[in-house]
Amino acid sequence: MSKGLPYSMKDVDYDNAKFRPRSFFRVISQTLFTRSVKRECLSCSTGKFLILLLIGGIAYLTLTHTSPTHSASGGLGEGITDKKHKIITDGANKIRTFWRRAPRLPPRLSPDEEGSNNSSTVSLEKQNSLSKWTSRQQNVKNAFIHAWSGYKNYAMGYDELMPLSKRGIDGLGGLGATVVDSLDTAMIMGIDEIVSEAGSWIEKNLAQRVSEKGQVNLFETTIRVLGGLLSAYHLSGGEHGMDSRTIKGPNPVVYLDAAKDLADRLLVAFTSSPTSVPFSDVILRDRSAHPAPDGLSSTSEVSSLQLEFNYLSIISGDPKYGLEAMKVLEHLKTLPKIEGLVPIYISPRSGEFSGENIRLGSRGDSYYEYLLKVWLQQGTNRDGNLKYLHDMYEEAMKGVRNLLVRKSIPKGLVFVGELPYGSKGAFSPKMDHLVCFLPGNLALGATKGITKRKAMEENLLTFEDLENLKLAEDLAKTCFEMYSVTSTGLAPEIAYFRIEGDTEGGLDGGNKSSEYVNDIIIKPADRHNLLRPETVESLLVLYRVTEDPKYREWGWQIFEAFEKYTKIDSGGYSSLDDVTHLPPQRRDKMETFFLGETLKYLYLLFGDSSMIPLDRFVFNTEAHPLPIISLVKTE
Ligand code: DMJ
Repeated sequence: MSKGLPYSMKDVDYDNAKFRPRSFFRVISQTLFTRSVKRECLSCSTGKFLILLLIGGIAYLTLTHTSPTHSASGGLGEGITDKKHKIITDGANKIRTFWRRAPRLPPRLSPDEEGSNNSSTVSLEKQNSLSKWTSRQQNVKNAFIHAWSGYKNYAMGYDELMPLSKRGIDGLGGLGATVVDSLDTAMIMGIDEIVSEAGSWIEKNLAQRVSEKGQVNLFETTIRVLGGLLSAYHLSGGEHGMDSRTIKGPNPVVYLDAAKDLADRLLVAFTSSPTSVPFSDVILRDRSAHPAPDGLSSTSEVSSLQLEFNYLSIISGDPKYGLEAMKVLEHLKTLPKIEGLVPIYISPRSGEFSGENIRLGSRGDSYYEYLLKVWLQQGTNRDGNLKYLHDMYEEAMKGVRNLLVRKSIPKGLVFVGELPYGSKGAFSPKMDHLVCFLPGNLALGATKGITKRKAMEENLLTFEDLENLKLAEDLAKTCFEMYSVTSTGLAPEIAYFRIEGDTEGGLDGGNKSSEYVNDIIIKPADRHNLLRPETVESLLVLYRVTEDPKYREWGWQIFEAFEKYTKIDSGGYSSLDDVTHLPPQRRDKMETFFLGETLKYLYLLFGDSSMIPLDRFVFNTEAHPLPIISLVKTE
């Protein structure tokens, strides 16, 4: 028997209205009173409608004459002792079951989750499971060592490794991005040797690189290099002074100094713009900045800098970093939106959004991520003057549910599509793999990093949180199926979902045994895989929040596919050209985020949840954990 729920029956409609099995009475009443269902009913003839109305009336009368037997904890009709009464209510229940499916209750703890864990069998099972996950976690650590060794042997100091050509390439401006992106992962995994190698490279080379290099992208440099340095500073004990180093490598102040020097140069992107919207590119050695060739910045790029600059202000004691970066969000607050959703381009010259293209994939994604995370970063000050960020986040998630979420046919995968021509244009059932950050973000936003169990016990979840959590679970499944549906078990960069009226063909070379092979369409140009992290990132958050082991199992399947198809014997891992083709053609590039994000999230997914707890850290969009600000001084 489940514990009493902290929710009353009035909360039963938590689910996304689009997909909820709706009661007959509700359909009728919505038909009469809501705009959206009016559209559905346009296709009904008046005769059919009147018949339905009549039947609905009978069903409704039957229902309202049934005793209120349902309780939050039991099934329908439970708890009736009077026999005669039981016959009547059983009959009524049958009619009711016929006419409407039972409303879905808010998530409640299953007997398993409640833990009947005192038998020795259970503890043996727990031990076996623990050792299974410990060994899987070790496999991820070995993968990280393999990735690093390829990079170290052939590309040390370059931004990225080309694992097939066995050389390095500077695709991100030449700041040794893989070194900095990898460092905190090595710290978290406790690989002292790599921490020392990466740490000494930074100590010896980074300052010079920063002062001599030319053009870098503000966003990429902030999230990968600045974020990596800041996280390394925190994880190596930086806030506790020079003598309390907990980790190998140079004195943490080395990371802080490098971060300040870099951020001082990046700041010019903000200060030289005529509006609060920064230019996209910076020339490091000149301390100058300029807009992209088309004059526009990506919305996600200008709005995903604040976690890093805020934290730098805290640890450096200089408010200028946070102040500049936060001006962007304050400005974005004032711009017109569509149900909280925003176009993917913005002009630093005018400060206005450009175009109407709305999506949560490339150029849009981390705008929504940072609305939540910059607010979470405030810790105990969340009710202070940054509360507007949470309001913007909630409004945007409502907008996502209303305008972008649909179900595929025939099997009903819930996905997030796009509005390339704004809310008045056609819906596109296209979903970038990048959107797969969203399930994790929604779950994080719902419980603020604690478990669902705890949040429910403490009565912390709002109606909105429950809707977001449900959507998070549905989307995580879809993201996982984007992997399972291909013959390599790895997701394509972009998937399309079949919807009503679609005539496109299915997936050539797909995994025919996948239940979803007809729901997911993968176009030839979208079949590459860049070793991206978003799905495993969401699996980590969902596992931590729901404690459901299926998320770990899904993560393990994905990891095994990476091992099988992307590992290069001589060192490193490679992106793929086509995940639907066996054997897949390799792309000769190991992105920095494979070490910075993908392997870090997998490692944390298979490990103990107390490591980098989600209610004490926020991960920047490149998976660099930064402490919640109100905890910084007291830790
Ligand atoms: C990373 O650089 C970041 O996660 C960014 O927000 C989106 N793209 C890549 C990983 O896919």
